[in-house]
Amino acid sequence: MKMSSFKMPLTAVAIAAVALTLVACGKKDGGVQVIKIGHVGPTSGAIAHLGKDNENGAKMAIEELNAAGIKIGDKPVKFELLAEDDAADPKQGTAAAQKLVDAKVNGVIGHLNSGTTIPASQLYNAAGIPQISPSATNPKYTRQGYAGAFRVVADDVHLGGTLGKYAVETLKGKSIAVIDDRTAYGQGVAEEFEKAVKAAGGNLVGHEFTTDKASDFNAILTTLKGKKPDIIFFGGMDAVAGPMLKQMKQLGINAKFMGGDGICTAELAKLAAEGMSDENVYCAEAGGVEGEQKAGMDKFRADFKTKYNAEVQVYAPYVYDAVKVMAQAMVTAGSADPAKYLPALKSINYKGVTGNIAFDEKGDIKNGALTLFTYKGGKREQIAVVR
Ligand code: ABU
Repeated sequence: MKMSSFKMPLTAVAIAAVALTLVACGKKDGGVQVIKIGHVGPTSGAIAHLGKDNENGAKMAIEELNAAGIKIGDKPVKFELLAEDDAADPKQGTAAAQKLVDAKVNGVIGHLNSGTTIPASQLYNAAGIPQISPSATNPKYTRQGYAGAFRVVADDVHLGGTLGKYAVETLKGKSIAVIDDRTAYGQGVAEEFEKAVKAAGGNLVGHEFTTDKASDFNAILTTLKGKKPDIIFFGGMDAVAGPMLKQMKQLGINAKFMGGDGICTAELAKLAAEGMSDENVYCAEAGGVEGEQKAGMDKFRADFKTKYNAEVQVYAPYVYDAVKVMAQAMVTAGSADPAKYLPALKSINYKGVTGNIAFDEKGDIKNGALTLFTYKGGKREQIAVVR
């Protein structure tokens, strides 16, 4: 049959028109509204293990929301996850963001990296789409004046500041060196670390630079070895920190190794292998729970392991909470329309597995915590939760 000779009966035309209207309004399945939640993280490339960790946190939350039969404005809804890969690359990050904007998502959880989150936030802001980053810690993200930009973790001022003070006052570092990977995160957290070391009266003996793609650190480590550091701080991610630790050992550098949340992962021990020994690595996650809240986090970790046959790397619980926080704001507002639920998101007070979530006027978590860790027997071991 030629297309030109095809005639649809009038009733079929009417049904098709209604179906198209419902899809355009985010509705299908007999009036069940579909709510599209975007998620973006690097599910390919060197830190794909962290991107997948985040994405699995989002999937878990979405599945639970759908199983709970959530209603918004007294109407049944179905949450749908639109998961995108940005490979931790700023250009791919904005391409992924544009895809989600074009898909008219109701909200976005992501991105994982500061270097992708910040440029992507401009697109979400222009489209009026609320965004919660579960892990981007560069302060700039929430300091651009965007009404819809939120994060559920502490920022690099808090992270680098606490680690710098800890290096001087607790680890008693006398000669401290720094390396950063020149990313928005690595550079930012290293600068905050240095400020705090200086403020605590510590002695900085050198600062070298690498990239988030590098694998050979012999030149910069040899330069730093000549300065006899007792602590080396690295601003960057675990995929670079692991080989760096191995090469430190090969060069006979016995300094303690410190870093922020980007290295504070379950995977670091595997990536560093013989480069890691008990209590020679210190790092901090940009969140933390204490006391009675610990049980919720422990249950999440156990459920996650059962479901995905994998340990939480670092930020899956924060992604999980971020999805639930966004859904709660929609329920409170009685609408998944971004303009309608944004006020409810701004004033949210949610008890999650990562602790209490409420936002300050910038969109940063109020009373954010940090958890300091070291590694023993190849496993992260908590030292303390710091506020
Ligand atoms: N916060 C560490 C990893 C993500 C980022 O901020 O780039």
